[in-house]
Amino acid sequence: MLVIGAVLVIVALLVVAALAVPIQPGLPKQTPKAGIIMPSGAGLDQLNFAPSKVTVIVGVNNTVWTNDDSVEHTVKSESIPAGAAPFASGLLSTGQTFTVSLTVPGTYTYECTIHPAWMQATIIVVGASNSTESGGSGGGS
Ligand SMILES: [Cu+2]
Repeated sequence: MLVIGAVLVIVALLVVAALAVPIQPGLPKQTPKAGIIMPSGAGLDQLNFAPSKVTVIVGVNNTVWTNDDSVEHTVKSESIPAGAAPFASGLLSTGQTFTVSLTVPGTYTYECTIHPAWMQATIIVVGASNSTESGGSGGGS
């Protein structure tokens, strides 16, 4: 009996561990990370934060900026929901990235502090209840 009990505990732990894996890479419906690029040649009258408006899911998504431009840029929050933490990247050189986990739903605006007149963009963070359509596959194979 003790052996069976131990086996059951081990199986239960394995199931819990499998369910605890937070993100399945390559999941088609919801992107686990929102990738935002500062494209090469970012400038006035051009796309600068691309995309300039993204929607991410609270508790699931991180937001990652990558500077693909040849000059430095920054990411700094401007207007954020009540209770959310402000963020600021500092200088990002070519190829550098900056990652933020947004844990409070709402609308965030941010800018590049070097080019605030024209490098501005928006992130909308929605609650997890808006993203349940993909459902759980139950894992395993
Ligand atoms: Cu900039």
